[in-house]
Amino acid sequence: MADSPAFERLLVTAALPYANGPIHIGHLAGAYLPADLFVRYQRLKGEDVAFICGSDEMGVAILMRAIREDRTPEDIIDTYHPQIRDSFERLGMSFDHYGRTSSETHVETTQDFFRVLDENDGFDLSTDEQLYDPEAEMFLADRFVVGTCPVCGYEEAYGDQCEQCGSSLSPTELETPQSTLTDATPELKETTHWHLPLGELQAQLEDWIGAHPEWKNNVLGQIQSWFDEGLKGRAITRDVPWGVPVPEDVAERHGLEAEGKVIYVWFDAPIGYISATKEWAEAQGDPEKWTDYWQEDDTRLVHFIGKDNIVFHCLMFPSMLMEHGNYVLPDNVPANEFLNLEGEKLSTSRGWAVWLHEYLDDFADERHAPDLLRYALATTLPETKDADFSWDGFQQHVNGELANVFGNFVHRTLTFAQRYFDGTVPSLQDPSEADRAMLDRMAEAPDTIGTAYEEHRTRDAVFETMALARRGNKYFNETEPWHTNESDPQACANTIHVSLQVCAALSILFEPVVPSAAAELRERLGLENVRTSTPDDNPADAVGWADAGTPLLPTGHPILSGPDPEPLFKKIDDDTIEAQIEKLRERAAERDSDPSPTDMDYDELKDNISFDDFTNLDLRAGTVTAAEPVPDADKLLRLDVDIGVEERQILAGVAEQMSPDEVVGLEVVVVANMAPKEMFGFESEGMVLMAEEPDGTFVPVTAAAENGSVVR
Ligand code: B3M
Ligand code: ZN
Repeated sequence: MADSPAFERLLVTAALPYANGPIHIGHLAGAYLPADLFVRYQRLKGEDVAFICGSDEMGVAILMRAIREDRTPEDIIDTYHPQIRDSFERLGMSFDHYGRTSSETHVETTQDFFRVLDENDGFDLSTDEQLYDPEAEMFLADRFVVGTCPVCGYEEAYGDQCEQCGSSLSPTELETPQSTLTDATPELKETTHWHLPLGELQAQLEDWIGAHPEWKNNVLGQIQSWFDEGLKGRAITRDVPWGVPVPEDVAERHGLEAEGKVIYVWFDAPIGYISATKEWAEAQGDPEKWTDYWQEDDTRLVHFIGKDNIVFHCLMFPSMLMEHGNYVLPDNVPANEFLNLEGEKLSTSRGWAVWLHEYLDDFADERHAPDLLRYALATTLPETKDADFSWDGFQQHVNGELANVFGNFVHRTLTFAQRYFDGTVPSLQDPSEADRAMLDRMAEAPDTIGTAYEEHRTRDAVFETMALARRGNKYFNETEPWHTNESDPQACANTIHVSLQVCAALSILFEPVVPSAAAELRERLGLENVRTSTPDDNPADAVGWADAGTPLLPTGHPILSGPDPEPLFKKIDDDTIEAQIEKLRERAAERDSDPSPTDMDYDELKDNISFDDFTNLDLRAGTVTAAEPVPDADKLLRLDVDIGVEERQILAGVAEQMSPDEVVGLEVVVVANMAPKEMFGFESEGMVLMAEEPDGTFVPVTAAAENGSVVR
């Protein structure tokens, strides 16, 4: 196994998601899934782990959503915090504690931390000119202002960070800044803030990072580029009405008013890891326990994040911890790159995303639905560069790997054990070369897979796990138990004995990625006393990760009897996949056409066409004679339209605005020579013309003419 420095306990954090919207697969692939797999693996190994997460509920991202929706920030966080927490739980995220940064403990912990740094002279206090929106009468901090990034030229960089290159910024560094509240061009106005002197800490940070050559290249590369540019001090207080208040006593020390000043969200949010650990310790009935995890040198602290959070976790938070003293520094920050969707950048505003809660609802009837997404994403993690999730790829991973390889191997092994060996583990006698080679391969697996997890090559770890199942299938094929059953019963017994041991190994080694299926497999094998990968307690003699390399099922051990077992995984059919793709496209099209307040009210006029282009269109008057909903397609109605010469079946995207009753009888204009298109199992033979109003309302274009009349 990889050499890791001696440590007694692990503290693992996953980035605190903003409680201003639901979780999507990009979040999962960036931070949450790799964190959960790592933690479950460590727990199976028997390590002492605290896995901490929670909602990020302070700061401008929340306030902005509240302003946009004309709601209070409290209302926003109270909506999304429980939603995020619950969908994480349904996916099987095995946090020891999921907190929230609006908690009293957090406010107190943040203010104490701030106070200590202030007393240690850890801040610079300075009065500068800051961007101010005269219309909104507010200082433009963070996401309240966008402009061009001075580092990479990205035009929509925020006031505190460019999401393109990851650099941290100050609003005044933006070129052509613009208020996102009112579109106003900001004015400059004086204000006083506390600053973290990152420049002064650069040498210390360089020494510390220099001692971690094992970190991921994408992380080290970014950090180096910021070191090369030279770190600058950053304001860590704000004049905005939502955040952890600057403590009054600290302001007084400097003869200032605390009123109206809050602590910057990227100062308080990482402290959220500490406050959530405190809450966890308290819930365990051991309130001081958090100090073991944060303040003892033999703790290994690992932060799982997405790449846009690197600057904060590798420079800013460590600076805060260094200045405070008395805290461990992260041992690793395995940040992932971004996940794209169907070849395009994920975009929450465009609706180009797969939302976790929707996936869990849509796939609720599939066996082990959370596992399917966990597995498909784990094989597609953007570990070294951006990666792409596609629904076809999802289907291939589920059908071609989980069902055809893992599920199939388990199924044939269990079926043989039941049919030919009375549902017990047959004996292994005089094992052949092939039997021994298979057992040897199994013996190596915990190490190979474990090393990949340790080194944050999560995709490799999952790939290696599936490789063991693949090897099991190959072994099964080559030893041909369906023949030896007749010709050489002991050889058949040996195959099934060895295959059952491999199944048992897989039921442990697959636990981090597909915990629900792994548990079902252990139950069928009657494999008890395996360590859990969740925060639950374990019996002292429980078997764990390393034991998975040894045969765990004694000869004669009964496995779950009954009729032929149901396959562990069911294949996902094409319709299910198509429905997801369609949903994505429909939603994106809807958003793209939805005029936002800053868009113009009219679509731009298109380029001229020739008269011939126009006469190529065959437009006919027709009458809708029947209409009905299309199963699985929320927006579509299936229409029968009489166009005089014949009757046409046409699918129209109006179901959300018109009921079938309202549509029947309409005298419409039909594009009659549109190439037929298959949608949701129906062929659409034309198009019904509609005018789309700026708010998205459809108004049918009617022609009270005889059916079949040409419209020209
Ligand atoms: N909420 C940013 C994000 O979701 C932020 C992470 C905080 S981790 C301390 O990208
Ligand atoms: Zn940039």
